[in-house]
Amino acid sequence: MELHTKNEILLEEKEQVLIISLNRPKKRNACNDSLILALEHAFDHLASSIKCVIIRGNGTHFSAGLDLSELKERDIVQGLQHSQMWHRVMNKIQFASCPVVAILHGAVVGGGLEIASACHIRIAEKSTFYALPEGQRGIFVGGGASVRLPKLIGAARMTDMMLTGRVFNAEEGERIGMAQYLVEDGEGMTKGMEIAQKIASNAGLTNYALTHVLPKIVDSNQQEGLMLESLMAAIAQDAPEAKKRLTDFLEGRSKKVGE
Ligand code: 1HE
Repeated sequence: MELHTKNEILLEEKEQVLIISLNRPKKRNACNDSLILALEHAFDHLASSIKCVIIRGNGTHFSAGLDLSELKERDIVQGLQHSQMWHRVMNKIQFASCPVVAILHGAVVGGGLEIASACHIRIAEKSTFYALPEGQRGIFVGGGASVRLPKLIGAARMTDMMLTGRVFNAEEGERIGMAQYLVEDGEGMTKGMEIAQKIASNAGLTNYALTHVLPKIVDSNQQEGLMLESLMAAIAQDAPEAKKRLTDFLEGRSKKVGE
């Protein structure tokens, strides 16, 4: 696989943050297989110095989703394998070695929304709009949306989006849970770096617990979930980093809430 030679994604490292830019602006960052595999390569080779990843899109849109020109005649098994390739890569985003922030603008549709929903924090600029045109194209989501999106916005809203082609704008998206932050156009990157720096300053174990353990707790039944939480809490509080941070607070050396 020839990676980076086609520049489907661009990588930039800045203050412990890896910024990944989807880079097919003329095709509205439509995701061909090569782009998805380039994302996988980037997440497979994250340096241990990277404490947060940002994913954004070059050009006027975050991503127009699956590159429909590649949706050629596939048989059922090839269709399964293609979807599972997306699942594998989206899992690498969700379960990366550090948290991942998506900065959204313009179209966040289909597979673009699937990439965004695999990230841990979504920051939407006001130009953002969300849609699942799969319903209108006669296909179904295949990149993990049916698992991840209902956890953000609920199954009823996802069903509505696919049955009716409903498009949510940025304000509506923030209200229903698509994005945690809404910012003015052009301000996504500033907000993204601010959030990324906060994430980078956390204890690694806290970030790990949130990105790797919390999703398993959410998928567990109540008794298993509570036990997983207790185990994680006990491990976290025993870590030297936690003891140092607690002592710093008790001795007045760390910030109060909100400072
Ligand atoms: C594309 C794609 C694409 C644009 N695949 N080529 N996704 C969709 O159904 C969304 C389809 N795209 C659109 O609705 C619009 O392009 C947008 C609303 C996103 C942007 O509109 P606009 O006016 O800025 O751009 P455009 O003129 O429509 O597109 C510019 C070019 O990008 C044009 O090609 P050109 O050669 O004529 O310049 C478009 O054909 C091309 N382009 N979107 C291929 N998606 C894991 S399963 C996930 C399943 C899905 O994601 S299904 C949803 C697919």
